[in-house]
Parts: sequence; C-alpha cells; structure tokens
Amino acid sequence: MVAADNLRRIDSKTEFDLSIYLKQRKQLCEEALEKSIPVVYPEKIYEAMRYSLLAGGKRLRPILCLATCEMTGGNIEMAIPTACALEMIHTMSLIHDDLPAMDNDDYRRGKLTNHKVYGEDVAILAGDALLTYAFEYIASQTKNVAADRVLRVITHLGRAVGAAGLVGGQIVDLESEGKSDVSIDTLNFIHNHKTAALLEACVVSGAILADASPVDLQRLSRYAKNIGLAFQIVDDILDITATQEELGKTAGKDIAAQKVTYPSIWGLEESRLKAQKLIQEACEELESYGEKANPLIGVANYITARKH
Ligand code: GRG
Repeated sequence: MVAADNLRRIDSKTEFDLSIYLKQRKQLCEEALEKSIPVVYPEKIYEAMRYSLLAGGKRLRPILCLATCEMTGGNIEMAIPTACALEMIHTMSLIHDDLPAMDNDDYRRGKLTNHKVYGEDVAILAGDALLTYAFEYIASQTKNVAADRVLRVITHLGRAVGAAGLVGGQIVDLESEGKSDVSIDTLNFIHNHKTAALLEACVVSGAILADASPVDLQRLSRYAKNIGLAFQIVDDILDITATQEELGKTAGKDIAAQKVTYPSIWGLEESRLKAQKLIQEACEELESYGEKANPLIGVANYITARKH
C-alpha cells in the first residue's frame, strides 16, 4: 500500500518530475564524463575510449549511484567519481559485447560500434583501458570520503564485474547460445550476473560512500537486484517490439539468433507483468525513506516505461 502511494506520488508533477530529474542528472553526468578522460599521447586509445564513453546512452548507472548516495545522506561531490567509473565499466562491457567474437553488432547508441570505427584490436584495448581507468578514477578522484569506504566500493565493484558478476553471466550466456533448452534458472543466472550485478553495484556503492547502515545496504541491494532483472526482461521485450532507430542498435537480434529470452519462455504479456511485479517489489524496499526515495522510485518505474 505504501509502495502504491509512492507510485502515485511520483506521478504528481508538482512534487517530483522524473523527466526533469533524469534530464538534469544526465547533463551532470555528461559534463563529468567529458572531463574524465583527456586526450594525450598516444591519442588513438584515448579517442577510442572517448568515442564510446561520450556516445550518449541513458546514463542510468551513474544516476542510480548519485541518487542512492543523496538518499542515504551523502552528496553528489562524494559520488561523482564513482558514478563516472560505473559508466566507464558499463561502456567497456558494451564495447566488448559488440565485438565479432561476442555479439557481433555494428551499431550501439545510434553510432557505429567501437570496432567498426577503430578496428577490433583497438576496441579490445579501449575496453581494457576503460575498465582499469575506472578503478584508478575512483581511488584517485574520490574526495571527502573515508579511505575504508572507498576501498569497500572498489571491492564491491571488482566482484560485480569479474567472474562472480558480469564476466560470469557473459560466459554462461555464450555457453547457452544455440541451445533451445535453456532453463529459467540458467536465464536468471545469466541476467542476474550480466545485467543486475552492475546495477546493484551502482546502488550499493552510492550507499557505501554515504556511510549507510548495513540494514540500508541490504535493503538497497534487494531494490537493485529487482530493478536489474526487470531491466533485462524489458530489454528482451524491446528487442522484439522496438525499432533499430529507437534502440540505437540492431533490433530483433534475439529472434534471429533463436536465443532463449524471457519473452520466448513467458510470452510478451507475461514478461511485462513479471517486470512490473519486480519493480513493485523493488519500490517496497524503499518505503522507510519516504519522499527522499522519489528519484529511486522514479528510476524503477522508468525501467518498465522506457522505449529504448
Ligand atoms: C566487465 C570485465 C568485463 C567484461 C565484459 C561483454 C561482457 C564482459 C559482458 C556483457 C555485459 C552486457 C553487455 C550486458 C547487457 C546489459 C544491458 C542490458 C545493456 C544495455 O544497457 P542500457 O540500455 O544502455 O542502459 P545505454 O546505452 O542506455 O547505457
């Protein structure tokens, strides 16, 4: 009931306007990302890193980190280096995912993929450089946060992107290619690791930076895991229902590759309902934060409402 009240409140334009909030936060992230990687010698690698990092995107991961840090008593200055680093890691995962050896895609964020512009060798290195720079960036640029908290953020993030997280999800995804009998448990494993783990790290790292309590961290982790899985279900739905122009990348790839996805198991309508239920459960985790949770509730609802 409280969650339903929260959902109603988010609709009230007078109290909180999600589209304005997302626009302002995206702008803030764009400005910080623009400054995060100067071009120096050897220029080619920095240009390739910047090509994908500054190619747009919804910037949901840094926005989640900033929103959680503020909600739990921190501020933007504390979290902006980590927010940028999260987008660097997300971007590198997209560069590597698009490579011919992985998903083999020509378009991303409405532009040619990194390897199509710079070649596979440079694209691999640009991904590597973004990944390593992300950790350096958190360690060297975070200000006014106790060192032990910065270390906890780095540890949490390292786990979320390595074999226990993104890489683990990606390898099971690769192993599942061409199989028609992929179970729902395997599908959940893939997406809890490939997609939800990084979203969880965005939310939890914002809370760690703000020195949130262990109870808050657990609650926010559950919120993030739920929105993470919902995010992927919607991603699978959009692959079927949206156009290449809307997505900024090739549409209909899952059906063409006969990939097992949430809609291929549940159908489109049931998938939408399951995503909505996960979002509702996520919002229920935020009941105790009152109006301060409006941005996180808004982002959760945006995940199911989005068109790209
Ligand atoms: C992380 C070390 C390391 C290696 C990468 C390739 C790989 C291992 C993992 C694949 C991860 C991947 C591409 C997951 C899909 C996540 C997903 C749904 C991306 C789309 O995110 P959006 O819609 O994209 O937020 P924008 O462009 O808006 O940022």
